[in-house]
Amino acid sequence: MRNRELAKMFSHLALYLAMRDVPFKPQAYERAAFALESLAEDVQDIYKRQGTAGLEKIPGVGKGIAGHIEEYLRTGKVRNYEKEQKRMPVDLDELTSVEGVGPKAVAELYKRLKIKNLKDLEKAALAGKIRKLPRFGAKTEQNILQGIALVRRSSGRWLLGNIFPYVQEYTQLLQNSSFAKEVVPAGSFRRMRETVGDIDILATSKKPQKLIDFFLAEVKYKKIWGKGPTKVSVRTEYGFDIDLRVLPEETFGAGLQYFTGSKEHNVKLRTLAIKKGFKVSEYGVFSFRSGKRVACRTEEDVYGALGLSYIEPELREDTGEIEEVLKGKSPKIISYDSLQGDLQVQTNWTDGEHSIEEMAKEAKRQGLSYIAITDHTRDLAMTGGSDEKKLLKQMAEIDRVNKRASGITVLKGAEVNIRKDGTLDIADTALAKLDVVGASVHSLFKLPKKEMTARIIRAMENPHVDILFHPTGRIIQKREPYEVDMDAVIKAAKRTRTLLEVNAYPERLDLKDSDIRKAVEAGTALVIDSDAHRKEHFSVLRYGIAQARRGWAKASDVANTLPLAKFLKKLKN
Ligand code: DGT
Ligand code: CA
Ligand code: CA
Ligand code: ZN
Repeated sequence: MRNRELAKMFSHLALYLAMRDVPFKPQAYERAAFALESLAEDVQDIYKRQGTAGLEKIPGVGKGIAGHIEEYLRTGKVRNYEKEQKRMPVDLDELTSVEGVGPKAVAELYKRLKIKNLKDLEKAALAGKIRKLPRFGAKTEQNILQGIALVRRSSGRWLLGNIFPYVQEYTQLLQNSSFAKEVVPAGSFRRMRETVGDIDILATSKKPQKLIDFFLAEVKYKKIWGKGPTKVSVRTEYGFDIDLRVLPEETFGAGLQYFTGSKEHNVKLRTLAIKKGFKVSEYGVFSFRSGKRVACRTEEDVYGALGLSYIEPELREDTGEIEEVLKGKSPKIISYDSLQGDLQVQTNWTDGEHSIEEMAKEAKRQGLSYIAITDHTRDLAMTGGSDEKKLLKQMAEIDRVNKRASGITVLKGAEVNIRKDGTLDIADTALAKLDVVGASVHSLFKLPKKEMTARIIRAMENPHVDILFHPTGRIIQKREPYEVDMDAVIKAAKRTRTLLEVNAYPERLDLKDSDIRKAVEAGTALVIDSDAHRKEHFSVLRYGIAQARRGWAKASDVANTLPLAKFLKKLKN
């Protein structure tokens, strides 16, 4: 599909234009990039069928951008984009992956120091050249070096939420071939780890070689790492690797169990198997006594042979799950369809894309029965954050939407900012009028641990604050979590009856799995929210649920699995 190539180009064009302060256009290009990325149909097909008129019907695509798409489909390039690249031949993705380096900084760094990529950037920073630039300074230079280190440490791993659509696509592709029977993604993806190193796909087939040839013919790849009669390993056009393995049907359960991992879980399982007189490998489960293979068609067979009940993939990290099922207590974790509400939703009243009504309709379509509108407040001025007056106006609009809507309830909320001293940027009298208040830290991320912890706990002590949003502030691969005593926060949340958020946004996943586990063990209640900024974002809820599952959360640990009336009783007032 050309959709993704075009999306990438438009997001680069947005950056190039933002460098020169061109008004409105960057947002238009960004919108087009997003539209193309989430478009199910190939633009090429749309163009063939309906020409430019068809392209212009894609939401977010106007005349100008449709022209670019047409040019690209006809000639393989877009002259405007080539011109920009020629003027500033930099690796935009690499440079902007560093926290704090935006389009403006990229332009400055190129003009003054000819910095084109991460390597140049690091060299210049280490040589102390960046601190000498106007508007940069020693502190920025230090932050850039820290940012580079983080990018390096996480390089080669992909965010679960970013890789998910691709895995679905490849799985579907294989499934649709006449050579495949079962197709299942395994590895860290199946365990729903927050980042994934490579994609492992397993299949059964009567004709393994044919399936592998089919895969190689259909998938655009840059490199083949290795190829055999039942296995192939490639680097795809997008830069990530896929291992495809074709396994025999009779032992598929053993193969799936093995290649789902984790390695640590498998080691523990094999040790246990030996004690019980079995050898477990990717090829099957064998009895030492008879030398014979026992049933291992499914994973249930494999675990069953060892006297264990099935263990969900998200739990397979050797963090006590095997011991737990040995005691006969397999953890009953939250299921993917159990959320009834979403408590963090932004709209076009601030930095979201869609209206309150559009978000409500989409939430309903996704099976939710309530959402809270939580637009930003005053201190986040760049988002057009609400003050008390704007909040009142928005509440009136929510009343109107609720009157028209059926099957979904819109709650009045806000995402208020926690100031340095733990007070909030909206007066209590205004907060008292809202149904749900979420509070978050959006500034001064580098406070010392003690101060940060006290700041957050003070905010949770506010009788109007119902939820602590994205409790550690991390952006995966981009910003470290702030220093905070998580045990103390979890304890305070329980004492003050503040819900802790599991923010499902792919870059956040905050709380993360291990912190969720701590909260669950402490009996502190959670909510899983999308942090949606546009309609399409409700789908990210599954990543939050996945992390909650990895943190052993049961449905009863998560307040928004409750129907609305019961959920409201969980709140402070
Ligand atoms: P990743 O790709 O780094 O996100 O993590 P995984 O868990 O997908 O690891 P990967 O792709 O290297 O291997 C897939 C699975 O295969 C892994 O979860 C467990 C199994 N596996 C691979 N190598 C070994 C090994 O040396 N020993 C054992 N016991 N299992 C292995
Ligand atoms: Ca893998
Ligand atoms: Ca692999
Ligand atoms: Zn926030």
